Amino acid sequence: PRQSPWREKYPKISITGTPPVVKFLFLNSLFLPFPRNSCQTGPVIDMPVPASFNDITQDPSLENYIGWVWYEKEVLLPLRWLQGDPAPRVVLRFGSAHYYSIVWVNGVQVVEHEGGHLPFEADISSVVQGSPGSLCRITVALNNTLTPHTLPPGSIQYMADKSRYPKNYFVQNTKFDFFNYAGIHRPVVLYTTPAAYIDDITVTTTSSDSVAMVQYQVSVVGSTANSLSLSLRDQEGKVVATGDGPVGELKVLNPNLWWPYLMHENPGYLYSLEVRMQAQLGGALLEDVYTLPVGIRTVHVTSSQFLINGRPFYFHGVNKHEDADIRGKGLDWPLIVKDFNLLRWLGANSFRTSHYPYAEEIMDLCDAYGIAVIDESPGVGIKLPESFGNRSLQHHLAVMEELVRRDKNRPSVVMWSVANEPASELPPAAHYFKTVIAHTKALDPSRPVTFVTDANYALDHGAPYVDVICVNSYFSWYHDPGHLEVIPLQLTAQFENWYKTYQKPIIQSEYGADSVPGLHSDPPMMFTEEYQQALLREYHSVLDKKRKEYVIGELIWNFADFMTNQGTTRVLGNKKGIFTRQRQPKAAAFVLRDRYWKIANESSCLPPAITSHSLFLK
Ligand code: BDP
Repeated sequence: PRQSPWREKYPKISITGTPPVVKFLFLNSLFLPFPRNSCQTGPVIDMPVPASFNDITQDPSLENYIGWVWYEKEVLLPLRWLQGDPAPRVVLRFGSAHYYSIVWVNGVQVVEHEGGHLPFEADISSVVQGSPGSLCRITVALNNTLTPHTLPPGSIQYMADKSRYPKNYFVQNTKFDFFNYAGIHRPVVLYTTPAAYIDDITVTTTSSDSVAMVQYQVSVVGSTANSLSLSLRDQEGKVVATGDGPVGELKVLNPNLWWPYLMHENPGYLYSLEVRMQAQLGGALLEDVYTLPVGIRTVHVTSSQFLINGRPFYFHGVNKHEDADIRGKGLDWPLIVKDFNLLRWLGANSFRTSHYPYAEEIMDLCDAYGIAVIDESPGVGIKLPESFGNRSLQHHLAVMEELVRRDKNRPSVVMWSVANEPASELPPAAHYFKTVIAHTKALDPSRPVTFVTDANYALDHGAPYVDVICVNSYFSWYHDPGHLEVIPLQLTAQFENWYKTYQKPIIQSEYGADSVPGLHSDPPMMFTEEYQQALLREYHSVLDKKRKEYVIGELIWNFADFMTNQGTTRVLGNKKGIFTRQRQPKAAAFVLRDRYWKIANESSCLPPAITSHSLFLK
């Protein structure tokens, strides 16, 4: 159905719907021009949303474009969104846009936001209520420039040598290994709330065998005279606990706990918490209802274990990227569902959101399927000394606030990762990580916090502050390339050095090798499928010894091949995927699949001899 001023798609109108394009105004300028009529701005092309803009056209300058781009779209809002006393609140929400966004509605600036990978929104009621029945113009200016103070950081390098570069030539340098895709990457929606509304809910859970407690806190905006009632329903729709007021505790007898995939025959159990608010506003009675999925589970870290619901949990999982042909980092439902099917085929129980927060749609499926997540911030490639200064630190703290606010109620999120492979051997890293980690713990005392290191154990200034040591290593790949025989010695030493220094559990948070599908050699040589398999097997033999002690997980680098900047070590991107970018398995996928199912079958929580992923499809 098409929308009109008299018809709405309840509760949300997706701007992503038909037609799936916005006008994209290309401006080759680092200065922000004043918004103006599209015919004055130069070439205009159709651009799908959500998608990265880089791979959509045949134009190489757009693929590598750095600077401002403009999006624009006109929509009609249903009349009843704009009338009433008080009229509803109309909100424009972006799932994410990379990197710096300024948004106007009908030429009025409504929000500015720094950072990709996280949502932002604006209350546009006062702008749209004045013109019922007329088109509402949404304009977005987006700049993908990365500086030493953005997350991830980067730097613009001007090439001054006129004999080698054209005038004003510059490049965007980054210290991370994935393509810096840009655009409106996640859905844009318009939605309404009553004028007084439920603004936030925080839920934490504790449990013993037969009783669970669900602690809640609800904040309401727009009214001080309001009442709140809560009811918690199980999956059959039965109310199992009720409560009222903005703060309280619900008691659940004989709870169905939220368990990770392969740790229980019914993983990902979600209750549903209905929060109902009533408020008096100017003589009117307003009601707002919000329903939050709630998983009851606990997470604890000891000196050698990671416990979920009191039972040892071993992360057998992957690192991923949001990355695909054509759409770049744009949200793509078929790809998302395919990836979850592959994860379950593989017997993977977890992933890390390397190296930035993933779409909420992905996180919803993790909650529902029981995939445990190490939720990583976009703090990747923090290498420059100036990126450890106060300006960068303040931005990192703000990003952690946005991330925790977005994902704090997700049972799948079992740990926060504040960064990947920073220059943590630099002395300022001590204050930096102490502060970011303490802030994250203050925001969410219920989860452990880590960052992922590739620094030497004796030099790392951030490791004293983490709950779990996450270490990346590429023995016989970047170090001693071609020498698989060094892995047992070097990997064993890696684990023993870290454990001796910190007595904290360790996750092998990355390891892997590139392989070009279809390249073969025996004996194995680098870049063949056999070498990737052999490297994995060498790692696994050490992991099998150490997981009996204090190693609590292994995450392959990477789930699938992904695009990177061009360079002499990258052949159309990074090829360390066990699946190709098109999600076909390489030989290594079968090695990992055998291993993960074997590990899963060792767990006493499982029915015996599970061999097929289809048993777990819900
Ligand atoms: C690791 C990085 C990851 C890279 C990987 C690689 O954390 O982002 O893609 O190396 O080089 O150090 O494949």
